[in-house]
Amino acid sequence: MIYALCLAVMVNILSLTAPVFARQPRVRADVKDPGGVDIGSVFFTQTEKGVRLNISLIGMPPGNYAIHIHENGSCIPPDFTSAGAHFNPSGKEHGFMNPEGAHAGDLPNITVDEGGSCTAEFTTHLLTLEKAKNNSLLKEGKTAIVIHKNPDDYVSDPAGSAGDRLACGVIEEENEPGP
Ligand SMILES: [Cu+2]
Ligand SMILES: [Zn+2]
Repeated sequence: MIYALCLAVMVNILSLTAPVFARQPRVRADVKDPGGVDIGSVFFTQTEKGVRLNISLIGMPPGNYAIHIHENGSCIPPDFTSAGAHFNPSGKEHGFMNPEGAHAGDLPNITVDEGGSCTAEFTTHLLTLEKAKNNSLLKEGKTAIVIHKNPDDYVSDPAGSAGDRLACGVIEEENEPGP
């Protein structure tokens, strides 16, 4: 009886966690600082409400930082200018508080705690992982996630007065098949 009950619970959990989108790619960015040191990763998941980002970073100075999706899948240190401008397939201005905004790649600021860690989760309807769409993170040439020295003011065009680029990671599908 106990075995049967466990099995029933397990089947239930499996059905609850079954992916909404079949065969969705496992997509991630490994984030590196200007010295090439790995400071964490961001995972991207397609949901019914858009793309969910699960961010986990370590070894950063405490504070608030801007984080965006940029238009080129290129992170050449130390300045990461190779990532280009904010990902902006719909031709908007920068910022959630800008009446002409926002870029598809705009995201809320992240907070790094006293221990130098940051764990954050956002879901944005402005992005997709579906390759055929023009707001896809997996477009030709890929995209990158960039963390800046300052927080985003959510209004200044074109980049929220976020300052220099502190870290960068190319967003791509994992090579190995998922479990
Ligand atoms: Cu940026
Ligand atoms: Zn922007």
